[in-house]
Amino acid sequence: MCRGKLKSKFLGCLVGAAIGDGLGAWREGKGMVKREEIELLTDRLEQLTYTDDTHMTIGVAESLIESNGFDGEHMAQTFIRNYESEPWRGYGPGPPRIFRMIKSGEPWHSAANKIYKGGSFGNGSAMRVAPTGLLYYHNSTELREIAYKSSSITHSHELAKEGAALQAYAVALALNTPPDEEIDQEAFILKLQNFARNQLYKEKIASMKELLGEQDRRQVVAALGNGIEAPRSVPTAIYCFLSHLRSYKDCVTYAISLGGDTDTIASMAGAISGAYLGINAIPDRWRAKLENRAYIEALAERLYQIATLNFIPLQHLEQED
Ligand code: R7I
Ligand code: MG
Ligand code: MG
Repeated sequence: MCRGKLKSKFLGCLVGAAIGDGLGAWREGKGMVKREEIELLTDRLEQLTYTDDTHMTIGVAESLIESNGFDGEHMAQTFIRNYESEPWRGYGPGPPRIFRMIKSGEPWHSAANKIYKGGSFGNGSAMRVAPTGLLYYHNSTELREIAYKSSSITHSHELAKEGAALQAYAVALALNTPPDEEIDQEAFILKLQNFARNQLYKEKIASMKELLGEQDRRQVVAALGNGIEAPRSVPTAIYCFLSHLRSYKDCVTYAISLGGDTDTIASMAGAISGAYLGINAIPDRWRAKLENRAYIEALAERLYQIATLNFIPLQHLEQED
């Protein structure tokens, strides 16, 4: 793949995630909605203001860039700094409690075990994992390890860690496929199936395959979920992508139409779609409305530089076509 295309996919991923979040935020916690209504809503919005999903994605990107890879203490402190400067972004209940514990001296790798039973299985670590999928897109072993570790700062339950790894892996698979090459849905699902280590996710991935072509959205929600829990949102987001491969707009609109945790499901679906199709597939009128867009794009560019400098032998990258 040429450098220009790969860079466009890094940008598409982070901008695609942020726009999905900003659009979906308007329907979070609500029921299903017709796609036409979402179109009308998106036209009316003057600015796409993002929520905790993007705020924490920015934190992951900042920390990976500043540390030139994963550093748990640094990432935890980055989350805390960002949360304290903008606590109104709609954070889930768990992370702020963990941030307070870490500030009181609890180590970053053990604080998350102290909430819920065995840690949170909310989708808060999967929703922010896209930069990890970008940086480690060449190596699924490393990608899994860093997805697990970055999850465990706030979400140490196996289901949250596995959900984050699966979402990062879906981003990496999308990034690795040139945008003009068709994605074979069943082959993509088989790769997810082989990657997943947890039985519940394996079952959800099997349901994804059965649902391909399903027109009734209630069946999709009944089988995959639209909730705040990682296993009831990560497979749904990947399904939204797989069922709308050629259009970022259709993918994100469909995700929001399912109702429930719409900002998060649309953000995760948008990250995968953007990583496949690239930044130019995202409608200009949506990009123009995104809050803090220049900064999000700058982070994507830095991740691209680090990923390609460190990990790709130059001869593997073709020159511009
Ligand atoms: O996962 P988290 O950061 O929340 C993310 C969500 C996204 O939708 C964002 O857009 C934002 O709105 O919030 O926050 P957590 O508190 O870790 O988990 C979210 C929810 O998952 C909790 O409030 C619980 O309802 C549920 N949950 C659990 N319930 C029972 N037992 C998570 N873990 C458990 C558990 O172990
Ligand atoms: Mg949110
Ligand atoms: Mg949400």
